[in-house]
Amino acid sequence: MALFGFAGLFIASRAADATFYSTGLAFGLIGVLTIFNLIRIAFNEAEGRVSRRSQPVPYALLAVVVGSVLFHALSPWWWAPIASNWRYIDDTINLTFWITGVVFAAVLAFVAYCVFRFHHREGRRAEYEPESTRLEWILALGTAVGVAAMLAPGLVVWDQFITVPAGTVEVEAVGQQWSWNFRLAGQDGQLGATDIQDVRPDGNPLGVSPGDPRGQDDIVVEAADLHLPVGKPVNLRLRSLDVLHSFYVPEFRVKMDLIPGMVTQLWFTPTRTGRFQILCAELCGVGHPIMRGWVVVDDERAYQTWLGTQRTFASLAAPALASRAHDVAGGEDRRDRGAVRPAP
Ligand SMILES: [Cu+2]
Repeated sequence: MALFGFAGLFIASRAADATFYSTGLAFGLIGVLTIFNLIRIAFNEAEGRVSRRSQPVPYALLAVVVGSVLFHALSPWWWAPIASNWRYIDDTINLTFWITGVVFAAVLAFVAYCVFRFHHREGRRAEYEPESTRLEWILALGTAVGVAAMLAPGLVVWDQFITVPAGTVEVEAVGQQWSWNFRLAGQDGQLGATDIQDVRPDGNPLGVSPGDPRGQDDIVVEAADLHLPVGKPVNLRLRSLDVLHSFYVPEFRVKMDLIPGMVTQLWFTPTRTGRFQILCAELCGVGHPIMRGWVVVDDERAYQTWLGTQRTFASLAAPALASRAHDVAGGEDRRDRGAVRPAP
């Protein structure tokens, strides 16, 4: 019956039109109602009331196990195909699925066996046995081994996650309510210093320090797609201009919070070309659901073409500097804290 219900849900999830969708849902509902009825009959029996059927509960429990395993195997709601080096994350999740899945099936099968074997019979009496040292040892050791097996891979994977390999390209991602901005190193291969005090809506949206010569050739990508070359390890340095955000690309399997006042980081190697959506994974205000961006992974030629169309910090800041200088010459308040400090 559970199988029947799960098959209905599966059909509904794959349905292309309303007929299949409602038929599938109806199948699911019939499955649930029938199981409910079987359980009701079992309770009636347990209370000594007359019933036509006998012993349906163990079969219902076993059907839940089989249905769950099939639903897991056939489910269309699975992760997107991976596009980075972080296969370990998938392995860790799979291992957890296996361990918890086996325990789930074993516990339900045990309950089904007990209901079947020890059901009510006239004259049979239950024994009360509150302590069993042997059983407690088995359960404690079994649980400890299972939990350790689920946690141990995390130690290895986390070590790799926080150890940035040599030769990684540094790219900056900056979150802001509610968009994603990026900065890439220019010809000098270095990102210039930043200061939140230097943020200006005109000419310096990311707060690049105008006095740092390393920052002049930095490429500033404001609220547009980030392009990355395929196969090259990238270290994303993450900054927030306002509140907590979190950088998450499901296909890369990695996620890291952006914390105002500090720089966090996240490294990965894109393994295939394509367009991958960035989600903000930390509730950051009313615009949180629309805080999306895109990472486009290009082959080397397409990447160089894109790079050629981007603007440097110096060229972005120049018009704002010029207009500021004009205003100052025109007698505006010289102590105006909004003035952009000119580069030396
Ligand atoms: Cu956000």
